Amino acid sequence: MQPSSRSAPAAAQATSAGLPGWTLAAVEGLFALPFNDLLARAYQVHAAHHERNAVQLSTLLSIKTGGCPEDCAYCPQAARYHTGVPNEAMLPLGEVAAAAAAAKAAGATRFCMGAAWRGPKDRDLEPVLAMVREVKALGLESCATLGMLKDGQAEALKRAGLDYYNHNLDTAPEFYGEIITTREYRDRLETLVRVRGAGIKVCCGGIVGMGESRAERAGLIAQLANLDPYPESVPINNLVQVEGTPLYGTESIDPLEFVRTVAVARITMPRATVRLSAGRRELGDGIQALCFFAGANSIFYGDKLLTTGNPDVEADRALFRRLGLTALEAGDRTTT
Ligand code: SAM
Ligand code: DTB
Ligand code: SF4
Repeated sequence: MQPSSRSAPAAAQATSAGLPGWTLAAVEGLFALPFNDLLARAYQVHAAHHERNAVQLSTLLSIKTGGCPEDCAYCPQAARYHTGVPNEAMLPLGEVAAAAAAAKAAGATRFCMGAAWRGPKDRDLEPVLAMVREVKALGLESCATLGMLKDGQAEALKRAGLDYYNHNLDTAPEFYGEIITTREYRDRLETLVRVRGAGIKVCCGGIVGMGESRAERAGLIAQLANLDPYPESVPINNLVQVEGTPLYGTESIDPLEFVRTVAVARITMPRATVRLSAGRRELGDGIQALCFFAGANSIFYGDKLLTTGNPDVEADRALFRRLGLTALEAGDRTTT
């Protein structure tokens, strides 16, 4: 039986005695709340910490597409799966600068560059550092997602002006082995420590709809919320199913469960920017609207993610108008 709303606050208490963080049971308690109670609570947290109707816009660019040696079961860029994504060379600096300028002109405040690497070789990092400098020179926030980082690489990115590094935990430790075998959960945590240690803001989230259980979704959120400090930016991706990947054909998640995941992320990480990330096209406007009510305050903006589609800019503008949402402008901050 679901807990009644009267017993809900107790079930959803943040901590067990003496523990600084969220216990798995407490996070599961949030997931088990009646939907409306969960969303009302998430909205309260959202309104207490953020401008209520402002959404941050990040634009993605794949600076090195395809040919990745890793085996992430969701990913169209893994060389071992036949997805039709070609193995391309790194984009030239001029092309990246032009894409960043176009993103800024369209209203994005952050530009995120992704590479299909296990991690950058030192010789790969040099051109990325130049791209970061170009993005910063345009007055945009910069973000990169390049895989695992080695000694000194996070510091070099910081010196180039990188604001955020995206490196996702993807799922709960218990489910992780079903999705990726070529790197360990602890490798991911180690890269996050390097990023934090270099003074770069952490963008870290995961994917929902990969066949994980609700307990495993709670496990992912508990992991994220217990990072000390928790990430500044938390992307919640809805699996984009790409033909040729092992996860193609996975039973789709109930979209309301996706909304719940956003709400639980908001409650457990009150000051974070929670991004309604990949898979928005599949969710539709109604579910996206619920996600914004549940505390999502960022999206990927622009017609393409890395290799797959995203709602086009006009569709997002129309959705924002219908919902009375505005795009966060450069220099705007959360209220706390
Ligand atoms: N290669 C680097 C890495 O894995 O860290 C950076 C790029 S990788 C594409 C960044 C993230 O994109 C992954 O960790 C995953 O969370 C997300 N992602 C990749 N394919 C996806 C898909 N089909 N649906 C949803 N999210 C996806
Ligand atoms: C994140 O959490 N989601 C983005 C970004 N970080 C790099 C990537 C989504 C990729 C979706 C599949 C694709 O377009 O290749
Ligand atoms: Fe490679 Fe990143 Fe895709 Fe994994 S998610 S296969 S590491 S590009």
